[in-house]
Amino acid sequence: MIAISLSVFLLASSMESGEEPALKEVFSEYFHMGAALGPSVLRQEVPEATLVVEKHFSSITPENDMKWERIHPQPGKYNFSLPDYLVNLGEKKQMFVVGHTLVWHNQTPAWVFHDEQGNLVSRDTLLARMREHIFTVMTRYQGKVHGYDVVNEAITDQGGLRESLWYKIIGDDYIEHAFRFAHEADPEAELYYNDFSLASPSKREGCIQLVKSLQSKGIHIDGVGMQGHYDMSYPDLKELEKSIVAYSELGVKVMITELDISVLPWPELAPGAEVTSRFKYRPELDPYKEDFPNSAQEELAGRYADMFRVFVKHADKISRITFWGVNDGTSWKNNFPVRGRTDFPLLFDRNYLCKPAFHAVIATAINQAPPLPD
Ligand code: 9MR
Repeated sequence: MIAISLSVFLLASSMESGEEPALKEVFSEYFHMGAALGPSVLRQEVPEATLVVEKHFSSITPENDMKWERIHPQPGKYNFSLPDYLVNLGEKKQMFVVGHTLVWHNQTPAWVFHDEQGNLVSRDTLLARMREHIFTVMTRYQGKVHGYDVVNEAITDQGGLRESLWYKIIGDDYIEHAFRFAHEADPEAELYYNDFSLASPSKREGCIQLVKSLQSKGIHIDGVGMQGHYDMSYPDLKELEKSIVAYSELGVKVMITELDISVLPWPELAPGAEVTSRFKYRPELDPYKEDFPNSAQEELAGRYADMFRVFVKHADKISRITFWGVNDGTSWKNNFPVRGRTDFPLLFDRNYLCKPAFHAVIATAINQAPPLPD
């Protein structure tokens, strides 16, 4: 009730002033509203982006700049400059800052897994490198980065463990080591497992097994991050809901960590966000290059509203919704899984103005959108 009346009040007062309400305020009783920031936004080089971020978001994640290849490109060499911008902004605006990501198979330099002769290192060497990396990053940002995607994308679409170099060299306990090191390095930080396609039944099962196995060994895990790289038909909302409920029943927080809804056709049948899959550009895969018609805007707004009705319904389980980017023009979706397309996956357009999808999302917070279909 409090949330609804606060939202109505905020909406009424922002309408009076002719300004749009702030996402983070309208949803403040429900969950954090977050965004992933790229380098120019972190350096505050784009005033429109800074205005949107500071007004609308209560949580920030670096889109790329805390990934191993950026923050720790060579042995003993760390680049802290952009992550420092992130935590400074977080401190200034009292935001919930998320570190993304400590252990992943992508965007990790080859030297991490190899010795000087180019051979794979031993399990002990890789564990020592993992520990040193986690401790260096987390110790520096203790109290400033509040939650980490400790392990990213370790599960296959079938629900098993991905045979990454982490897995091959260390073994299937690499995930528990990553979580143990992270908890030792900063006992106050929230620790998450983060992955895509977590609304799909087979992957949901794999994720449940992983979390249960960590918990059975007494390993600290606070949450599951469901990367929301969605489109106009995926995921099925019932499956999305089932996953939110299933992860929450494990006693962990649920987050929608990388939300964007692509309006473009997927080129093949392969779902998900595995960044190595790419397809050749064809004009028919880029239907809105010249014009994004109102009808398509409205469909996107409807899809966002449907999804947010699920999120609001389960607000007691969800602690944060993070959009993967600030505006359409800078979204990674313009280049994935086909380079050079024009996509419209976020709430702010290429001029950083609110889209119909923005207003549709706001309406779900004040229960003004029609109810979910059965
Ligand atoms: O948005 C990121 C994009 O700029 C990078 O080129 C890409 C490279 O791996 O990573 C993107 O972010 C990914 C995120 O870190 C993990 N989940 C999938 C995201 C989209 O690929």
